[in-house]
Amino acid sequence: KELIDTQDFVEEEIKSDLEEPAKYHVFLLNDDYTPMDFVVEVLRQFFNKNEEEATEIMLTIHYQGKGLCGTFTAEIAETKVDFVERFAYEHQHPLKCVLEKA
Ligand code: NFA
Repeated sequence: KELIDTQDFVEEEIKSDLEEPAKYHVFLLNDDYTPMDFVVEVLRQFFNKNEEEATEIMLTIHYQGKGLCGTFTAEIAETKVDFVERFAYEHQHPLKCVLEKA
């Protein structure tokens, strides 16, 4: 095993503790079946968007294929994806949610 100098180790630990945690963009993807109203509801419930913002993002997804819903740390981004996909699945809609490193 590689021996690590104590000074180097401590410096690495301090550096990693000072770094901002990585952020992830959460996107919703377009499909032909999920109702527009349902997507607006998802954006309001899970991404805290108001009616106007939610409608604008929904239309961006509809016309451009995907739309940015928010940017979060890894754990929160993963939880959003899981909750949204479960909610869509429970309502029998194929709506998909993905994350991308920011
Ligand atoms: N394209 C869907 C429709 O015409 C609406 C939609 C928008 C679906 C955004 C998924 C995401 N009903």
